[in-house]
Amino acid sequence: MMDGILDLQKKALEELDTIHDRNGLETFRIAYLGKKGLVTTWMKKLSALAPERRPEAGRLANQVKMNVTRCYEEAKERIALQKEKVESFLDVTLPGRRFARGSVHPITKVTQEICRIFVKMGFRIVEGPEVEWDYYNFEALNIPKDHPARDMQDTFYVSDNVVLRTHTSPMEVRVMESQTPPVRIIAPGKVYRRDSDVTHTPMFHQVEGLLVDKGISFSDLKGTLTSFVHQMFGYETALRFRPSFFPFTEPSAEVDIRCVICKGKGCRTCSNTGWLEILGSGMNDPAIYKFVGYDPEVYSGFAFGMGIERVAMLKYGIDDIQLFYKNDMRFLRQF
Ligand code: 2U9
Repeated sequence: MMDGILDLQKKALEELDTIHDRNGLETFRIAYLGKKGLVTTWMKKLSALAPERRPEAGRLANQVKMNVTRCYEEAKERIALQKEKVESFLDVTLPGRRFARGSVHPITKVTQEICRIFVKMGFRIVEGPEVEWDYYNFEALNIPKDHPARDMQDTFYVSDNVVLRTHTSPMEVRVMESQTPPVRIIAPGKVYRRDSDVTHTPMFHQVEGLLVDKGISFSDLKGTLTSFVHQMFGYETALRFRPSFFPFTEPSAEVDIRCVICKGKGCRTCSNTGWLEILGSGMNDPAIYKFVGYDPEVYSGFAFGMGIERVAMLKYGIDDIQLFYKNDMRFLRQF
């Protein structure tokens, strides 16, 4: 009987040491000191003892009850103190810290918008290396070494026959090499040219597109690009196709839209012409097909290209290309 109550005391005090919150403490109180608790039940058992053993057992039981109660009170104080300590440095009523939320970069946004329009028309997105063979960047695009067209795009050379791509056209060649028509692709990505002023940066972004199939004519080119311009700049936007030259297309045309600033009256942005150049395009030169093994008697197609920064500047009325690369949150937050 005596050993039993001492074991109970030992168990109770060990358990108290493991309690660190108010709920645990209350469970302990009910389990040991409550009306039906283990200690209380022990006290009640005393009446069943022989009268001569009761005084000693009673004293011991009382002592145990007092010890357990004292340790319980101490634990209560310890836990209250802990809570006070936490609350003194943690004010749960303060508003939470806001996380700075990023936004999609305008170049990414415009690229996605352009891609979405062409994907809806059945084009597939392709991506590839920015460090490219001279062969894919120039040779296979009808621009041999010493051709004057190489000067049109001042190039970063990595070695004699490796360059930083000056356009995403190499992707079109790579795709044509690896599949037979019909081909309908767009190639977005970074390109590099040795150029730097208010309207040029050494790295900029392009989306180029290529369509090859049987029976493709200039009217397919016109229809596709007209639909693109309308979806991108609004259905009321006037556009015109102006004859031009590219080494990889014949005939070639540049696409102008009515000036988004002056609506055609003439202003600084459009150099008083009322028009803004937005796209280059043309029918694929049969010379290109020779490089990739397509038969120009069977297949024809068209290609186009545009600078994303230029499209973004016109769409959002941005007058300094450098703003895209300065990481100024006041600028970026607006998109
Ligand atoms: C292949 C055949 C033809 C892609 C084309 C342009 C016209 C063009 C420029 C616009 C502004 C590049 O960003 S820019 O400097 N691009 O004018 N690009 S046709 O023609 C191709 C491409 C690949 C095999």
